[in-house]
Amino acid sequence: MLGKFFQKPDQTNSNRVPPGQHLAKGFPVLTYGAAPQVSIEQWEFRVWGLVKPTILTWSDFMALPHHEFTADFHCVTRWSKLDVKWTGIKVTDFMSLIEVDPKAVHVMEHCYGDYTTNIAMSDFVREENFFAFKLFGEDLPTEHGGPMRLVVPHLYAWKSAKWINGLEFLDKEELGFWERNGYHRRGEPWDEERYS
Ligand SMILES: Nc1nc2c(c(=O)[nH]1)N[C@H]1C(S)=C(S)[C@@H](COP(=O)(O)O)O[C@H]1N2
Ligand SMILES: [Mo]
Repeated sequence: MLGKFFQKPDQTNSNRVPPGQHLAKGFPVLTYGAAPQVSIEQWEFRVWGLVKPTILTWSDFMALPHHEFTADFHCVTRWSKLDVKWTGIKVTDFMSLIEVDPKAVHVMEHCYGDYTTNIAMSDFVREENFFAFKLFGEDLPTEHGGPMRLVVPHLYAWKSAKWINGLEFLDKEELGFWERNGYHRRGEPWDEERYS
């Protein structure tokens, strides 16, 4: 039957889905706790630790170049979504706004609502990572991390902090919320770095 035919897994896409993952229908929301409500007017972003302490505003971010990004999204709870379309600001461009001490080798991502997740500097400062403020052409919905979230496509999505509002630069690795609760410190989906 035709219906069955159209449900056949697409061979082109199946090699884009990491081991142990299946394709999600729609775009699931995964949040620990309640979604914080933050307006663009209130929004601010702090950097501290091994960096010149700075508070950045929404307009500081918006003054950087905007880009469209298409990226696959892999949640450690075993769903993936291919070709998510975002608009955002490259982490590499953002880095030009701040003065990081060369001794910083790890970063803690901080969020409204107190979620944290850790990432190595080498995984953070990559051309394909970005701060996203639009999803499929619409303002990033609150439940997906609006007004602004981080997107780190090459790691499991718990590293893509929603409602991000700060970065702490560190000279050694510290663990974030899920990492302290048993998730892998790095979280590479093709190597199934799920749990520590
Ligand atoms: N602040 C914050 N960021 C977060 C989370 C969270 O609970 N709080 N969940 C993470 C997890 S486990 C996943 S899979 C993705 C889910 O993003 P989505 O809800 O837009 O699908 O956000 C990540 N970022
Ligand atoms: Mo997740």
